[in-house]
Amino acid sequence: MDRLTKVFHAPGPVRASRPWGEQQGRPVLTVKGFEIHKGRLDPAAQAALVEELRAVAVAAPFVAPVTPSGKAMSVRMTAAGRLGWVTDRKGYRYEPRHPSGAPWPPIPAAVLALWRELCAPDRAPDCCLVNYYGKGARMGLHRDADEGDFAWPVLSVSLGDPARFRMGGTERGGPTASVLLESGDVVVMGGPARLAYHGIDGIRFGGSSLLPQGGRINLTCRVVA
Ligand code: MD3
Ligand code: FE
Repeated sequence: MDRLTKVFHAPGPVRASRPWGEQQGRPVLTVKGFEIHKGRLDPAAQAALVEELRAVAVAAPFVAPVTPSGKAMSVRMTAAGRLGWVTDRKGYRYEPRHPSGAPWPPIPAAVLALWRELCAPDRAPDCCLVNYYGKGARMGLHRDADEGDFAWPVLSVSLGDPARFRMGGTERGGPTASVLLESGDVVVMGGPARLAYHGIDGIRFGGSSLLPQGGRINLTCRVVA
């Protein structure tokens, strides 16, 4: 069994699938195995997290990433945690340091608390990738497969302007569905969804007042190995 097939048979934290439900009075939608917690962070928690991310961006400034083929990405990226995901002409990989040589700052406590509650109580993520979407930024359909272990889910936190999130299956070219991710929404990708194609079609720039200059921040926590 190859390592991409293995996850479907893993006894690990594969989650119950139900079309919708609720937790603490808030809706939880499951679309194509993506578990979407609408409004999981209230406005005060979102603002507090943005303040923590200002400190992350001081220690590890956002960079304009380039794909291995030399294409400029439209998002800006940084990271927190033991490892950060980076891309440049040398390839896609996890690195223990920011390109400046500084270690990545710690993952904000509020993000670790969400991870413990929704993903795994006793295994912390190795990486919290921080993506910033300015006007016109998007992220094409792709899957995240640079990690060594796909049995753990990935957790995503959306802050700021709303974004159209596109979800496919595990094969490129299959049918897709989309949902609007808004500030405070949290998504858990576990089981087969862990290796599903996904992307951001675009954002509604200025559609939220959380970030004074507009735009969207997305955090994704991953277990790397
Ligand atoms: C499904 N980020 O950083 S978050 C990424 O909004 C990424 O910035 C998008 O895709 C963003 O790689 C989408 C939702 C997401 C993140 C990681 C996943 C979905 C995922 C990993 C595996 C499967
Ligand atoms: Fe991704």
